[in-house]
Amino acid sequence: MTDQASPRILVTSALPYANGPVHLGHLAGAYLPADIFVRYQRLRGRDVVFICGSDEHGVSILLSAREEGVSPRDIIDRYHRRNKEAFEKIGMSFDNYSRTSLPIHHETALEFFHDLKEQGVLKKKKEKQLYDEKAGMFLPDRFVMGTCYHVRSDGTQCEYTAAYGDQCEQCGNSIDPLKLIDPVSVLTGTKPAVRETTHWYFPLGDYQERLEQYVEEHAGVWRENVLQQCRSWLKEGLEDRPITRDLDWGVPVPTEDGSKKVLYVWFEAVLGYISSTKEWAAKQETPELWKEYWCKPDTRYFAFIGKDNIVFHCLMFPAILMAKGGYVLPENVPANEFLNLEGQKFSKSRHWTIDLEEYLENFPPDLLRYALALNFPETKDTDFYWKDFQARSNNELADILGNFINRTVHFAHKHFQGRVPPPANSTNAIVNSLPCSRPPRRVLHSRTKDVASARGSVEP
Ligand code: B3M
Ligand code: ZN
Repeated sequence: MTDQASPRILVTSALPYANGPVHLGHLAGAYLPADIFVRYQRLRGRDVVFICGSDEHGVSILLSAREEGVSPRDIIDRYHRRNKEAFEKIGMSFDNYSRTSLPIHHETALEFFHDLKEQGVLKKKKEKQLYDEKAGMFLPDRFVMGTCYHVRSDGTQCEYTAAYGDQCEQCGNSIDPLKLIDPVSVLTGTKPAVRETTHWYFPLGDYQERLEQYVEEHAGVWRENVLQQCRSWLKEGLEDRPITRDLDWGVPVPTEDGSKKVLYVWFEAVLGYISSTKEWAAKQETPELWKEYWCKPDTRYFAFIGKDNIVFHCLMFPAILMAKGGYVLPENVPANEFLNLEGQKFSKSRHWTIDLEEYLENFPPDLLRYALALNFPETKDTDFYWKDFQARSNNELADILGNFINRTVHFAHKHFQGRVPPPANSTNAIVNSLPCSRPPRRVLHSRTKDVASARGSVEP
């Protein structure tokens, strides 16, 4: 039964890149917290749709394909299947898990692109870009690395030496590759040259005031880490952002000169939430139903992410939705900090990781869900320690909870012929679930009555 009086709730979890297995750090960031939230809303009888899917474009997919000597298609097919299955096994209750390589997504992303172009929102500009002369190609986003040039709000320099051409994973800021200190091509290790190319730009700066208002409307409600990052970005002043790339992997956009260009992965990946909802609606033969969640102003939209995705979800995505018009904006963007592994960052390349699949081969899902839920990195980075996991599983789940259940079952056998009485009203339900063999004298009367009435209602 759904609660008709409450508005529709839309929940999204960041779309993981389909270029590697999901690990425990991911799970504790954007997935498990969202699943717990969704399960709670469903228990309250609310109308909620929970959306996710694989992010299958962008330079990171190309880099993984290159590393393994296979095609990008091989990479996304493999990891989409594996991640989807691992999410199912750990109990993620998505209503739909889509893929950004599907036609429904390409169509949705291009509809946004063409509409913004026709409205005159997008600008075409000739600009300088980093170019690898040895590889004979431009170096968008993660094809280039260098030292971060951002200054933190306390005046200190970030100076992270492995910042990517699109984002610094240390300070979370987005990167202008031309400003990177000591840039290096990831493809050939050479110092890139600078060449001119033409791209479409989204005028993020035009949305500065509206975004300031949007962010401040949520002050006191959004998490401090989210507000702080948005404010520091807004303080620096928003600028036009290129939303196309010189690549041949992604959502292709038409060009006049025949050059191959695709939409920037972050421009289209966030629209993947919409296309995944469309796919969900189509699967149940109500193809227009997605609009109930995205286009009705009273929908409550919650976008769960990790802290490295804040700027894209709190500024870029809302600005795109504002420009398009007729879409709801996130009411909250709960961004978790990072979960580390025994004191160090999760790292695929350094083999310092626990893949979800690997965990599931050895242990049942609920032990992990419990251990992580008690240690979510909500306000600061936290750590996963195997020792903690062991203690929580043995001491808290097996000993305390197991013992509680054991005693409850014994109690039910002793007093209710081994049958669980149907739930009474909430006060009674609490009393009925108490496993004490002898309640204190002061409340004995009411309890005796509750026990008696519950017992009387048990069917033989
Ligand atoms: N694929 C980035 C990440 O996995 C990214 C999120 C997209 S959400 C639309 O960190
Ligand atoms: Zn940085």
